[in-house]
Amino acid sequence: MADSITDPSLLIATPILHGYDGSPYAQKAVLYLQLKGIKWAYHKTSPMMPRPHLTPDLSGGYRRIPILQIGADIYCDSNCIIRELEKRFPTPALGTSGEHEGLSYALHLWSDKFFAVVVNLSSRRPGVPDAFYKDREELNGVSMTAEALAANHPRARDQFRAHLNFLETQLAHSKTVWVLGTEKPHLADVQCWTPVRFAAMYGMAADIFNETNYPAIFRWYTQLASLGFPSSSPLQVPPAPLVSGEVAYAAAELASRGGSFAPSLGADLKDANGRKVGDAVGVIPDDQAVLGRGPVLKGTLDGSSADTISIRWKNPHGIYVVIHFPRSGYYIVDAEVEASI
Ligand SMILES: N[C@@H](CCC(=O)N[C@@H](CS)C(=O)NCC(=O)O)C(=O)O
Repeated sequence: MADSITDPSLLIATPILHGYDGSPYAQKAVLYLQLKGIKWAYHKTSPMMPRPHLTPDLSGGYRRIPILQIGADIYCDSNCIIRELEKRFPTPALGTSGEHEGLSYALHLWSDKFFAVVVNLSSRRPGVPDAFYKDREELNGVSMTAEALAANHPRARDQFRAHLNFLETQLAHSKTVWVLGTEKPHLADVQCWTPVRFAAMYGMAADIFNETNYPAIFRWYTQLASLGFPSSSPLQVPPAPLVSGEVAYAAAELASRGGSFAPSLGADLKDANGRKVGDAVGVIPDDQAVLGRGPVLKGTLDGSSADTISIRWKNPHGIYVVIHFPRSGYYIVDAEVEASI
């Protein structure tokens, strides 16, 4: 049983991962943290809304998992999390080794597409409450009845083979067991692992995805598991000190009151739409924008670059946090924000 940390003042500089054990994207962040050897703390939140102290108080309405908190800086999306951790903990470099950096970050687009295919292979699982499926139906605007899920399977099975084949071909020709032929596992391995892990975790389409059909993928997957990430117990993450939602929030409040924020990215002079620090902006995840939904968060632009955008947000308790998003996959729109911000 992992220890708990109850004193928020001990947590101001500690990366706190907000996630839940069954979340494949939280597991992606965990694999990354383990490979880097970073000390982190874990706020185990609910697999569905509501998520008290997190969504309403820290992430400004962004509800996906994982979210990483460091003091009053909140990093949304696994790619933003990894980019920030590479910056703060440069060694061992997992994604910033120069040669493969651009490709490794871009790989998330393929990995997400592959992941969506694996999601479409799933069926209703015994023991998972109806409320969970309702929550996801609302978020994704799709039906999740047993019939609707089963109707996805034939096309998902075709897509699954195509994606597995990309990875098998890459791994079978790699100079090492790792995706890009690196000596050690790389960010590219973390990106590729996420959908594979999800499929393996639930034994999805095992008539297709098995060691006989994909020996290189299985060899690679087993090697990653042997580096300390459990492969056999599907819903378990390695022990990290646990933190309650209240304590994590209190750490953010302490950091914010003390003005302890990460250095701002500053002005992005090449911003494609001429946005400036202080502009009132809203953020919409692109899949939500396609569904016609509005911003999940409105605040003022704190700083940005080609790959990251940071938004200063005053929460309902009057506390400021800075919430960071990757540019890729998130739309930035003009917004009306309270004049006092
Ligand atoms: N692009 C996001 C995707 C994250 C994502 O879809 N996470 C799932 C959990 S694995 C999620 O948040 N589902 C809805 C929820 O848990 O509220 C990332 O890389 O972090």
